Amino acid sequence: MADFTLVIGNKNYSSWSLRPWVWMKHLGISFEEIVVPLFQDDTDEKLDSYFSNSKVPVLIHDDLEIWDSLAICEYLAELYPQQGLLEDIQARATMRALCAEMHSSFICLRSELPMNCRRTPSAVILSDDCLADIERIQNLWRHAGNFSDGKGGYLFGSFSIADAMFAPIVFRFDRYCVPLEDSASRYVKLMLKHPAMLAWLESAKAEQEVIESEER
Ligand SMILES: N[C@@H](CCC(=O)N[C@@H](CS)C(=O)NCC(=O)O)C(=O)O
Repeated sequence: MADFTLVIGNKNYSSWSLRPWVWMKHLGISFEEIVVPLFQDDTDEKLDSYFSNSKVPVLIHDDLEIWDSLAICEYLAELYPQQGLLEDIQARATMRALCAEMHSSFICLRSELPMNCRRTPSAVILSDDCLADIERIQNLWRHAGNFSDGKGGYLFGSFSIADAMFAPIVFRFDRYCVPLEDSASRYVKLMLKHPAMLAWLESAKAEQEVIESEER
């Protein structure tokens, strides 16, 4: 298998783009990367040729176009089952439930703490709704530990799609100095050392665009 192209937004801000990017790097898949800076005058025009309704990420593999972060991660996990999927069926189902909840929830946290990878770490005042999102995420992370294969410090032990899906939360917790319970704090530190996260951060820092609405 070859010939993958991943269309993404600004690395500093595009949380949805980070997920499949980290997953592909983790799986060791080589791919061409097209970065389309978001919220510029020409963004829609640049994304027009894709079937994604002007959104990123988009994975292109031969004639196939996939325009959803979770669907991209699942597709690649099916192509590379040796590395991509948790062996245990219960762990796998629980992992999918975590991913789906991440995909569809935490609206307060997303709007109050926009992903801004190069932000100088500092705390902000958090609303009760945002604190509830943070509590729920830690609860999910703890629950995942019950299904861990014991092979690493990631959510399910081995690195899985769940870690890719929660990668933007890791940057948010770190950059907004969110107080966390010990196990969550250890997990954030581990994720921040992952080579794919380090590489993403380095590129994010090199970007020039500033999206004012995402700066807090
Ligand atoms: N469901 C999509 C969400 C994609 C999405 O909302 N992407 C944001 C980037 S972080 C985007 O393209 N925003 C540009 C816009 O809304 O115009 C996925 O999971 O990939």
